[in-house]
Amino acid sequence: MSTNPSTLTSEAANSMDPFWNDDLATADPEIAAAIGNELARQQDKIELIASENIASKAVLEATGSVFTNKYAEGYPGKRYYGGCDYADVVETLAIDRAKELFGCSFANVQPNSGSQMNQAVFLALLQPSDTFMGLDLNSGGHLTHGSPVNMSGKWFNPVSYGVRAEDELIDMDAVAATAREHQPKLIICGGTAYSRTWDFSAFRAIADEVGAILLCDMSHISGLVAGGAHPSPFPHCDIVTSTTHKSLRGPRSGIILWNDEKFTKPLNMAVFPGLQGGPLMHVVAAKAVAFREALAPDFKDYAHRVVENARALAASLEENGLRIVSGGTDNHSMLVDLTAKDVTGKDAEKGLDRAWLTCNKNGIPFDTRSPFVTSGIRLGTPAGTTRGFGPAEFRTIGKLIAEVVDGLAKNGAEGDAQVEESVRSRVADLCTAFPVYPNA
Ligand code: DSN
Repeated sequence: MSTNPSTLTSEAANSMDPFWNDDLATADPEIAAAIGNELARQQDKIELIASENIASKAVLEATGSVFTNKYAEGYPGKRYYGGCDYADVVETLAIDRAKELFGCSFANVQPNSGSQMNQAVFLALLQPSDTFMGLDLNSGGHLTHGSPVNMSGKWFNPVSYGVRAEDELIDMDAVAATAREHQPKLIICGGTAYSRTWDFSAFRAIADEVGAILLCDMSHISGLVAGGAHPSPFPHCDIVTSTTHKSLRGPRSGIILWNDEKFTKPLNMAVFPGLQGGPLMHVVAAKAVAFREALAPDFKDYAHRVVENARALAASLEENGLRIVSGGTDNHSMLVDLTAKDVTGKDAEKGLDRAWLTCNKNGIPFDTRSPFVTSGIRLGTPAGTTRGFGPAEFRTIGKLIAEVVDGLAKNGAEGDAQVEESVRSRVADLCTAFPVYPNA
């Protein structure tokens, strides 16, 4: 039978059109191969980057959904485009679930990323040159909390607080003294490489004393907060921001949460139209899915296992001769100080990668090496816990990390090839026993 497209009805022609029918492997074999290789990398290596996780298939499906096609500038019920009925459904569900999950009155689920959620708070509440306070990058803070190379540090006046030299914990007396001296309009608590419990009520007292707004960027710990494995920043903090892809295990994105209605208009206006145009509705849908998952009872169990596993990993590293900054962890993450081994974070990251253990080099408090070299590595347990590792597996992982680091201490940057090969084979055994996306 002839299938000359020109003789077919438009409906039949569409059914023949590769645009509608080709799967990714056919339409774009190079990208399909890269995605396949990335899946294999995630399966075959142990992910120890503290800010990464393994999202569910449901989250991935929503992220890859037809909401990719939709413009929905505005907010539910008040859009600048037609056809937003179902966009309203998913955004309203995302907002309601975020509020329920974190126990607050208002949520904006449109920020595209962690940087944008924090920029929105700055745009809503500060004027250029205003003074704000955040944790120093060298003590575990984040770029968007006042780094001189970030907009937060270029357009505003950041003053920072840090950790004490003697115990590497945040010194709340120093935080109070800095706040009294500089009278910041905004104080930020939260960071990316601080492994101890945040004392939100102590920050509240300091913010009240100097009349500052208190923002918590809980990006790293929001899954633990959702699961009750870290105290909540509410009711102490005025505004709480979080990425959704770290311990919370959702799509890559951000959210802003608050309780006082006076922040509603400035924050919503700052996100749209202040900073962003059309929200990524496919990602908003995926956030709603992730919040539903985090509201389920087994997420509490997950969050507590993340912390238990981090404690097991830290203990194992210490038993095997590696120093943990501040002597341990209360959350999902830890910094390992490699100074005594005379191994740089850069070499450790590369050596561990050769042994199929993925992590990132990270400055330690008072580090004398550059951020491209560093004296430490940062490790986290959210992704490994998702694939099913428990304390026994994390104790083994601690031993494997120490073996690789000892090889680097002995042989320099190239490490000990035999040790790395042996570690690779034990990593492979663990990864085979605990697959990611088992039915993919
Ligand atoms: N990149 C995130 C982290 O790794 O902590 C912060 O932006």
